[in-house]
Amino acid sequence: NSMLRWQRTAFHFQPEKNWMNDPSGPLFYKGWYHIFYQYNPNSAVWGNITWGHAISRDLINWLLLPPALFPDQWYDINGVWTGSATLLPNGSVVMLYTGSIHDQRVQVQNLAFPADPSDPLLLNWVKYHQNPILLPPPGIGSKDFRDPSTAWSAPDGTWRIAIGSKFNTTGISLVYKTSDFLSYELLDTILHAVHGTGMWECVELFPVSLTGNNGLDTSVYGPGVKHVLKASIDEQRHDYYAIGMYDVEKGTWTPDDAVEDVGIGIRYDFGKYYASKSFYDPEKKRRVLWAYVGETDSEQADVEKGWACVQAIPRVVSFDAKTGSNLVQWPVNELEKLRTSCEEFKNIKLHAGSVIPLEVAGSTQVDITAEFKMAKETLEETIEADVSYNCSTSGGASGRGMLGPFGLLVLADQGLSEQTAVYFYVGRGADGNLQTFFCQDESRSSKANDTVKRLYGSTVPVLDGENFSLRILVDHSIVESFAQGGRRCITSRVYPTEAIYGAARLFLFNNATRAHVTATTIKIWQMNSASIQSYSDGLESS
Ligand code: DQQ
Repeated sequence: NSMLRWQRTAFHFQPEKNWMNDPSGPLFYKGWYHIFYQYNPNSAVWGNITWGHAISRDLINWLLLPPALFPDQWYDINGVWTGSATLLPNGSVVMLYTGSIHDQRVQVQNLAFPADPSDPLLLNWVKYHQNPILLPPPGIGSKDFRDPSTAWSAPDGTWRIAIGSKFNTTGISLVYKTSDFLSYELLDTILHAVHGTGMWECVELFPVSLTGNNGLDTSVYGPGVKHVLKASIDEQRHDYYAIGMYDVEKGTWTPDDAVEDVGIGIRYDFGKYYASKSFYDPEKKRRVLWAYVGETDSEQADVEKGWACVQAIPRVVSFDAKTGSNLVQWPVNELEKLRTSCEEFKNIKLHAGSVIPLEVAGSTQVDITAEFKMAKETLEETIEADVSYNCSTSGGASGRGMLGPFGLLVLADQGLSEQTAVYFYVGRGADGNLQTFFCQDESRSSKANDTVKRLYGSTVPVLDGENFSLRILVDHSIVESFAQGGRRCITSRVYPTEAIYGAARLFLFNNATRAHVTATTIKIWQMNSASIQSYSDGLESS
């Protein structure tokens, strides 16, 4: 059916068919980016978890390789679950992953190595003959012990890895010490715990530079550096990070701001985005973040489509020195190689209550940047407080305030009966200061009644002298949005029934009752499709 066919993405990574979830073990090795992923080779629903494998020169175009690890041993027979790669100083690769060992899903940690380290494609893998290398320790639930992190080295030359877990309802990260990756010692002190956050999946700890945009290798430690701790909160299905200080001697990490702690503070993405994992890219000296974006349609629709879930566009993550309180995330610049024609609009006045179409060549595969400006007088004159505003509980894009919402409607039909709104809303907080919200409203994204439609968002820092700025990647059924250079991100999966193919349109809107807004610069690039081919096809055609 052509509607389901339209939903398949064109420049996001996905295998040819079937189910995919967490990115696993990303790394750069001998000239190639590698991504492994939780994959069901047999169907479009979760199960039989195997490690899919693909390689790329640019993180955008991919060659799909045969799966790297199958659930074929007693210690991973119920699934080769999520894990991480560590590149040792001598150039060798250590892969740690969780094995689910039987129907009860008891979890253990396992080790695998490349069968031939001289093969840049890392086609074949060997599981360590003495797996499992770690069993759930006393006091930890046997099903609450998973997703080993990339290792980092301590000043004494030994290594540390983090593994997520929980005590009752407190989310925690355990830390193990090892010198050879074969034997491990559980440290007495846990890395961090946050009450009420439940099971922590896919824990990560990595350094960020306070001064430069360059990424740092996972073991960097010392002055000029802070550490980011991230956990995927199972109960919420959201990825939360916090910035803080890691003390390698004490073995603990402490958030800069306890109110913004892991699981209760900032999310990498306020929409659909889960099980993220980053890696250091030595080639471009950056830290790159992967995560998968699930479906929000029905399982039956996924089976009909024959596939489920995509990987978000890899994002460069770095510390935001301007605010000092968040990371910035931005699509890797290789994505821009897919940009073709650009249409540009300048100084469009959006009067309070207006909707203005943007006539462009197409709008189902686009990369959009947009800047908005509000007159200073408008911001100053407004005195009424708007303290209770919250993207998720507001009236969405149709709810009207004095200073918002304003932004774009993507994947909209001509009559606006279907639309996904990406917008700002400016309100006055309890302290009398203005605050800006960045929201995405899926409530009218589709007329289908078997899809989840939510209202997502967060406050976003807008500094003195800054315009309101957006970047939006639209790729059929995914909308990935970045506000203020990536201080906040929101990703949606949407399944329009009418706003598809040539019927999909783009609009600017300003639903404020008072503020006139100027869209100072809007650029819309049509996007080519990425090349995602199986390696065997490559062999046949060559
Ligand atoms: N998915 C994996 C687990 C992980 C979860 C299983 C997170 O290892 O905790 O597919 O999405």
